[in-house]
Amino acid sequence: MDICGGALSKVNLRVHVVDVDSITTNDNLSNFNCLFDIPPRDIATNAQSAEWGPSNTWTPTPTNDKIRLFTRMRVYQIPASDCRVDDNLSPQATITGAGDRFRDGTSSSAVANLRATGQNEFIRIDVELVQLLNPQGVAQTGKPCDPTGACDPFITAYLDADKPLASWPGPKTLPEFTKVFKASNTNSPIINKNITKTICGGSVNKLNLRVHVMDSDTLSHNDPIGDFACVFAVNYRLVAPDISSSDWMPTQDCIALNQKNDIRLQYRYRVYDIPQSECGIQFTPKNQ
Ligand SMILES: [Ca+2]
Ligand SMILES: [Ca+2]
Repeated sequence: MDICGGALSKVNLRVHVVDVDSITTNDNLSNFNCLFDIPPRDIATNAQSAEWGPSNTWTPTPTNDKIRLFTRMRVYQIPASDCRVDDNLSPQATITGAGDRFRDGTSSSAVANLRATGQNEFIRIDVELVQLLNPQGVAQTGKPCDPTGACDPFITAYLDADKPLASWPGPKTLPEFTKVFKASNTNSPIINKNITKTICGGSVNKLNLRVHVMDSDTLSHNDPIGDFACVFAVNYRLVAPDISSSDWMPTQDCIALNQKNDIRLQYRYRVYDIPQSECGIQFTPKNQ
């Protein structure tokens, strides 16, 4: 038994002994209450130096003269690191990169574990489309976008927190996607457009920025260039206290869906706290 930051003077090792029978029902043999006092002076400094105490003899409850149980005990100090409640929630398990900022100005595991629940959050998530990489100027078929000249990429997107893992296109139809970017005669445009989601007193786990890229054509139908899923999980331990101190996460590739080409789409995101007033919960004057 580990005691992590608490006090303890008595312990009862409650023992239940049964005779196991495979054919008939088991017979209860006896129950024991093995009560120990823990004198502070008997606590060893570590497991190596901890000696077992003398053997104690216990009679069952209710009393039975024929059955005895023998126990012994040792008590020793443990390092605080043995007291981590859940290794899966330790910051070291998921936080990478020097210079990451934590809200509350700390990286202590206690605070981090509280944040990890992500309940009742007032946060904003900015997802930035960084660049489309289509050096060969091809459409979804793998053939050139246009007979002459480069592609004319037209990008629509939907930041999906409702069914982020659902198959393409997810809960919205393509015409419901938001227009994000348009360029003419450019195969690999730098996009630098943000799509934002604000969480007002709720929670969010995974997000999927669903992106639909078309080659726009004036004389004929538009050609699809590619569909992308930019999926990530919000890490509440990396939420910045405000937008000015928030760092962008490293740029990553979105997942290309159903494409006969090697076109890439890059994105990055950042997450930061917002005042509750930005959720319309309380009135604050403008230009403050
Ligand atoms: Ca075309
Ligand atoms: Ca075109």
